[in-house]
Amino acid sequence: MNAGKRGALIIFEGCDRSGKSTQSQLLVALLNSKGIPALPMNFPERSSIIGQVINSYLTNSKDLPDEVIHLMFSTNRWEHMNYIKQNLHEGRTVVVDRYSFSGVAYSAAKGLDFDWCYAPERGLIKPDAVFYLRAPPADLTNRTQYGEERYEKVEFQGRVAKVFDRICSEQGSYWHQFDATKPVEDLHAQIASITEELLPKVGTQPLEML
Ligand code: DGP
Ligand code: NA
Ligand code: NA
Repeated sequence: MNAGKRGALIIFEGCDRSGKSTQSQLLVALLNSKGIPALPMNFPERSSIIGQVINSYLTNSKDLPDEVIHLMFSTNRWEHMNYIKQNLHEGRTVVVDRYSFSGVAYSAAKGLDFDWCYAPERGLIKPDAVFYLRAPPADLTNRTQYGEERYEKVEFQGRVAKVFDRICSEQGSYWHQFDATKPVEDLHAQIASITEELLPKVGTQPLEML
């Protein structure tokens, strides 16, 4: 079906409650229904030892200096790189809910230096596409469960959104921006059509690094 061809690394980014989890699940289900091997992941991946520390931090049961938690989020991505690489080389498309850009956006929103935040992300696998679900944070606060974790405050999310906007404008054509306030099915249709165009193209392209 996909012999000798690698899968694509597809990332969803955006503020909390922007619909990333819903859209990434819909995309994986669609690809699998068409016989295209695809698997879901999300960062932070909370089951590893580092992931458990991150979970304690996010649920406010643990405090850590901003720089320390930043590097732990990055380490959490690094510890899963071989797994991602192997899956891509075996022809599976990996659909990830958050990646390096969340790392930069959430830490830079606290006031850490943008370039310092990006540095530990260098060398991670560069995504083939980033789907950025963009919405004014005030529109997201009434979605379910908003407000339970550390970062889920509208003022902070506004600063996160500004950093995502900057990254989107700097990273260029592999970023695709969507209006996250649109109906789920409309967004899914747009995302599906970009993905279906992308997959045949990446199959023979070497992996790049951030
Ligand atoms: P999620 O499981 O996608 O809801 O993410 C949990 C929270 O962690 C969410 O508020 C975004 C934040 N987050 C995700 N990745 C990073 C990261 O690399 N650095 C920081 N500081 N925050 C992150
Ligand atoms: Na969240
Ligand atoms: Na999520």
